[in-house]
Amino acid sequence: MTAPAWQCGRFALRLERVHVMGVLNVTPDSFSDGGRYAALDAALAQAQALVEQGADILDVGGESTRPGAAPVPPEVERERVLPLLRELRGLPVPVSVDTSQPALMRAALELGVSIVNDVRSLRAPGALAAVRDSGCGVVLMHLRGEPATMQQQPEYADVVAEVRQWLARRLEEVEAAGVAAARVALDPGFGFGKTHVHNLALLAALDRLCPPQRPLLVGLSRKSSLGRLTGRPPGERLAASLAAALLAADAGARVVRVHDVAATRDALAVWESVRGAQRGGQGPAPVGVQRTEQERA
Ligand code: HH2
Repeated sequence: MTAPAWQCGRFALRLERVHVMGVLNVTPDSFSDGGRYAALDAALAQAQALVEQGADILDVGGESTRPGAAPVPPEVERERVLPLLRELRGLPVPVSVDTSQPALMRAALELGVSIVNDVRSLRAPGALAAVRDSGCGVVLMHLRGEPATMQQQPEYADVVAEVRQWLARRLEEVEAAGVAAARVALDPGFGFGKTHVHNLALLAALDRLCPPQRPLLVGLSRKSSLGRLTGRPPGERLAASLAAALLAADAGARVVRVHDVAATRDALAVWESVRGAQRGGQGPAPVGVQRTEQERA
């Protein structure tokens, strides 16, 4: 059984439905939206647009982790992200910061960010301490290697078993370090040190990847595996991304990280109405109506 909520600071995200995490990259070089929202006013407008489209969470990132990406100096990442986070205080949905940098985690939490989404799973020295006492939600993601080199012949004997075991162990370690399990979501890390074959194996086994009671987060939006399957560049992968989001939802994912929030909402509205009815209850409330999370005082 799934736990009733993912605790993210002053928000508690109820887990009987699928949450849409809207991606907002304030980078010059992200693989699908690099450069579009690097200016503060463009980023703010996109943040508002994503919330109006029904994003349950806004995920702000200042470092591209696409394959081959060189690390960004920490101060540059902070200069990209913090001015926007300052403007986003008071947003009605939880804001997430996509970073591995402890100093940025601390500064972002001081600005009221509710979630730390770390593709390196809080393994940088000081990262666990940065989040421990804040009560924020955290995303732990499986990543083999480092973005600069992770796609150079990644190998697994059994990718599904290895990712599942790794996530379970990392959850235990983080819990032992003082972060309550109720604050944690887990992510298999599509495209992070995985070949196309590995990605497809993980997608086929999503329902077996996550330790019970923790929400699974899936980020497949516009990714290269979808390009490989369709022959399309990142900007033309909407249909494939929607198919991936529905597959993820059907396999039990509780958060989908996407660039195209409005379209994903529509796809999930159809999926939820049918799956909710099949479950024999009233079905989930119409998407968009039940969007705001219960906010704790
Ligand atoms: N994927 C990307 C970045 N952050 N975080 C989680 N938890 N899961 C993911 O799959 C994930 C992530 C890469 O996508 P994007 O942010 O669009 O591109 P870039 O890294 O080039 O900025």
